Amino acid sequence: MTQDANVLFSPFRLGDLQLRNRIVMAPLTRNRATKGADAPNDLNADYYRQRASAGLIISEAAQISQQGQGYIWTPGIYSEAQVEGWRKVTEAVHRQGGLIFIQLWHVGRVSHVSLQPDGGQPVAPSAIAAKTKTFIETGFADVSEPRALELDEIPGIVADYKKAAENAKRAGFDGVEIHGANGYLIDQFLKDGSNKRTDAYGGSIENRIRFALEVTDAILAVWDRARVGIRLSPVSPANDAVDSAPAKTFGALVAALSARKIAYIHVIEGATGGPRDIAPFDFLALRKAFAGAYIGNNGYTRELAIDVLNQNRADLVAFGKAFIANPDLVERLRRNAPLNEPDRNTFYGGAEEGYTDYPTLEETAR
Ligand code: 8OZ
Repeated sequence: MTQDANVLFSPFRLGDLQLRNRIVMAPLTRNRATKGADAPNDLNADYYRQRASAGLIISEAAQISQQGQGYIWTPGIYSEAQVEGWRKVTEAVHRQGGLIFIQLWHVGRVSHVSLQPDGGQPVAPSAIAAKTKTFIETGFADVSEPRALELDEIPGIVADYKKAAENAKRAGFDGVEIHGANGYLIDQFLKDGSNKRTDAYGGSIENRIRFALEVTDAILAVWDRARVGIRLSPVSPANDAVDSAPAKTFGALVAALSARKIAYIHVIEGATGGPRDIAPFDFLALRKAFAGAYIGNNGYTRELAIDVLNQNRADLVAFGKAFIANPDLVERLRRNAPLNEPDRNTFYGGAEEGYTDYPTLEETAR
């Protein structure tokens, strides 16, 4: 098939923003916030600055509250120190002419008592432990047994999202991405494997999508709809997420999001970081059901990205691991140059090594 590679480097209008190219830096958990404060720091700002040639950066997931934290040393967006830290990041990216959204995160049941306020239980739609691990100060650990949220606790979590959205604005972000994927709190409400509630937030699809829509509406009270997106993973089993009818659940959710005219849906096609064909799912139908932009993600190569953009199956393509190892990924894709290989041992935690020391093409040539 003859393909026009230029499409990948063509500008794109996302809401009122002009993106320089179709290449999105996917949200990537790196666990290098300042210990104790969980606030971004100069090293984090340098990492994002290096990658600012992306058409759009989605920040690593940032917890909206301490209750929303599930792993050690991830950055928050609820304290003043965190807002100050993120401002360093957004300023560094903007100085390079880049754009950056923050990903707002509540992990729900994917957490550990050692990370929770007063060592309490993590919260979830239902008191069902996920068969998954997290990492804490001492290394990998099973997640802790969660407790089911009381009905009257839910408005407080929605309010935490709203506060985080306000903080994101003060920190200088260009927009926000709601983390609705990968088995975290919103996905736990969406999918019937983790949501066994019998109140207004469980049971029917209408009830299971309620929490996601309430969070969206709270954020839309703070941000223009052109600056709000959401990440979804309809068929990913990440963190023990299971739904018995994902086409129906996510069809209904995306229709409701489309009516709200938010900027984009960012869809993990297949198993997060794994096979794209884990389960049959019509991602093109999801794209067609949504009025805004569609960001495709998961295991994209240069070739697949060009193919999908040329076929108009996506507007933008998000790259994850390739951005960890290649600060100048856009330039490498432009030249069809070889990519640095990411080192898994330095994905989570640590300092400069495996974070800000991956060389650009230019640095390698020298
Ligand atoms: C890897 C490790 C920890 C968290 C996700 C936020 O999967 C994550 C995550 C990924 O969305």
